[in-house]
Amino acid sequence: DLSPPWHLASNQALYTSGGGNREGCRAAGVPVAGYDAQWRRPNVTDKMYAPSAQMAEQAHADKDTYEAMYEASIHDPDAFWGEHGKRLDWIKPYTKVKNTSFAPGNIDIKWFEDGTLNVAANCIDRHLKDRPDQTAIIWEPDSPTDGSQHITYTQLHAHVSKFANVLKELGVGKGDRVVIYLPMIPQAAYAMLACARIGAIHSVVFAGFSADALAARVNGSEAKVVITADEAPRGGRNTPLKVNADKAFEKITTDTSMLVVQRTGGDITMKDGRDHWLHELEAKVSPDCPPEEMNAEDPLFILYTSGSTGQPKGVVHTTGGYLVYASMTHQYTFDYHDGEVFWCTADVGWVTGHSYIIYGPLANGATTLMFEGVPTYPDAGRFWQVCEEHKVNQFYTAPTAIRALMGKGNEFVEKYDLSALKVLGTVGEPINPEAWNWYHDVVGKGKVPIVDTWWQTETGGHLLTPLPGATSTKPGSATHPFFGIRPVVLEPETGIEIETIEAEGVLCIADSWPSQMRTIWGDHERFEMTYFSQYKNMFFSGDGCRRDKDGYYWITGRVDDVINVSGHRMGTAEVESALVAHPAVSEAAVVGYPHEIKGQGIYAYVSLMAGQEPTDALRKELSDFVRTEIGPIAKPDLIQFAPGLPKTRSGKIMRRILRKIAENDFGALGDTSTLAEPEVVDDLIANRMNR
Ligand code: 6R9
Repeated sequence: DLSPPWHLASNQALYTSGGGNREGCRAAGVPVAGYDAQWRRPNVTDKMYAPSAQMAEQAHADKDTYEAMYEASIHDPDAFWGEHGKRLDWIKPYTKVKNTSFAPGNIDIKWFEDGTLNVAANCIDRHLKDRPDQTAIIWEPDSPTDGSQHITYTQLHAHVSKFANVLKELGVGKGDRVVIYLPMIPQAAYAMLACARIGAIHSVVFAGFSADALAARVNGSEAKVVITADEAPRGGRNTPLKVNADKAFEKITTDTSMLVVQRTGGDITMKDGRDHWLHELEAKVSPDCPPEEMNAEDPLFILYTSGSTGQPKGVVHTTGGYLVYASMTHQYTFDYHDGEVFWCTADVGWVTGHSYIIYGPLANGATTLMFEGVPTYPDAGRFWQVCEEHKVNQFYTAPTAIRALMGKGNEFVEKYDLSALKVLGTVGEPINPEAWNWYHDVVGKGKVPIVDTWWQTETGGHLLTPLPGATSTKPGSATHPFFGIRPVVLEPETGIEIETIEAEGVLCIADSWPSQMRTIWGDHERFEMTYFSQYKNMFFSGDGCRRDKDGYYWITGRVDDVINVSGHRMGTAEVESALVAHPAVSEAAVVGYPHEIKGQGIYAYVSLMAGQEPTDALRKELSDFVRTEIGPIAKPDLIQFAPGLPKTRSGKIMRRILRKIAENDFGALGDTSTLAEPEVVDDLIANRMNR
């Protein structure tokens, strides 16, 4: 039962799926649950950009190669991945490739299950023979005047081995969890790779998260060690990371110690017996640390991400399949060749940083750039100055950064020599055609292909993406599936697959791929509930999508209660639970609304406890409260005090209406007749905050 790969018109006969005529079920005009992505403007997007002959010529894959490989990957996944799994060094080679089940009650995903390997050995040791003195990591600090560092593969090996021995010294062994709460410094990479080396499972927590969020993740994963730094410089200001971590430890209930990296030398207090300086322990340990032999299905990391409930989910990725897919996508999507300099501007606190700063590039023996700062410090030319200085060949960033920089004027870009750029990438949210065009015309001078990569924490690597030498792009479309990926579009209500080329509905993936998440840490049932219960026998992405007449995929945004603020994924329920934790609040409902720079802003409707005055001071207090509970990225942009929220008679909040009002589009509220108190809507409209 293979679904047609719509983008391979010539192959359609191969995959006739025998579903009969389902014209009557077409989703055209059926609204996707959730909001309509604000950037969908069908007419702007018909322009196509074909790869240049020169690009196609030198690329790992041109159009014919892509099509042949794609077809092979779908036709016989075992043969395809059995072959491409060999891109890694295995200690014990696998004899089995794919063993996966999406069957209800038996969600079980295994790849290369009898093979053994070590991720750090693949990312470091195996390169020592051919490229010992090549730069593995270029580290660019927050301030351009502090000077960058070039860390060779030999040096990386030494740093990671010592770091690994420090972790062992602190009692960390195979299977133990380590939480990493660090700024974008080389030690973040060393820490991740050191865990991988000794078989410990890391869980990186974004340094922008609050003490409470950190505590929840440490408790959730029962981590033995938290690795942090004294302070985190960003945009010329220092965040007191160690102080945050100290606060988190007031709520940490597990037996956990702290390892502290000295970044700024700022004043901090160390707690005897609990806290250790990295540099002090490193001075004592051996420089040798043989890599642990790991099974392909041993967990490599946990990464917490937002879902539609108040509790973030611990997404689990394993060793073999994850690394095969991360390295292969890094090579093909960015058309990475030996000797090139690759820069992904993400933070290692997000999956993008895991797969495309650390694991993918280093597995490929690449030179990867790690940037501590922000796009606008000291000014809006910082990205382009770094691109010039390090002759960056592939540059990968988020639409929100592009939109922010676009507003600052072209002179910041034009000042710098960007002639080394070969591929530009985007990730994290839909990119609006205006931003795409600016990226293409001003940054890429109309000559550099753009890869708009759609994927998720759950998917480990790119699922929909152009390949620079193979795919004609359309601004705003993530185009076509990567090798081995079988996207399907379903009618949201019925779950019936829409088999016409043009389709609009929810995006699911019909079969497994090597870097698919394996489970939710400690809760396999929730894994099945979240991803496999709404639509049977497939992985539900949570995104809506449209497939156009040419078989191109366009992501239209989340269809669940997840919003995307500056490319950061945020559960509206998380913000709501933070708000209702404040004593003045009785009830809260949070939705996203279109925001020019952030993509989506956070709009909170708040009902107050009796006797509470709805003042501006309280508004600010609530905002700050959310900031301390979760972190700055979760701070509501707009708070509306609402005496009542629109609810159905069964007490369910009608978010559809709240979204419309937040979008300042209340002309079309749809059916409000099922509301318990229809008059609350008039009050909400009259006092709306987004005008
Ligand atoms: C890698 C990452 C995943 C959600 C995803 C979708 C949105 C990511 C996108 C995109 C449109 C793209 N998203 N890439 N939407 N076009 N190229 O961002 O992971 O933080 O888990 O977010 O981000 O809505 O479902 P994650």
